[in-house]
Amino acid sequence: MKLALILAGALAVAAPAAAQPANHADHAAAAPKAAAPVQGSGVVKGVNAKAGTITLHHGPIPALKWPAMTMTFKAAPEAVKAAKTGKSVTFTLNAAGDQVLSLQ
Ligand SMILES: [Cu+2]
Repeated sequence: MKLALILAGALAVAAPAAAQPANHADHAAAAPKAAAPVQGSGVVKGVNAKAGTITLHHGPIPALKWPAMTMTFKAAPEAVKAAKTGKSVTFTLNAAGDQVLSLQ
């Protein structure tokens, strides 16, 4: 009985976390490590030149088992330079999927 109450409490605490917007940290925990750089496509939603980041709404990326979503990536300086908000792009991510290496 006591155990059931503890489990119910744990579920109540865990449920709101699952409702949080998806973010890159969630992917990173779930995604297998790809062996090679990964291609994706999407739309630039924002660029932060000072922080060296690009926010992309990307399509599904099967190599990383990612669904389509909007997320912010660290990016190589050339990729930051090439990114313009509102532009449709293709891009290359590093194998871990946590940095944009290039963007066209
Ligand atoms: Cu994503």
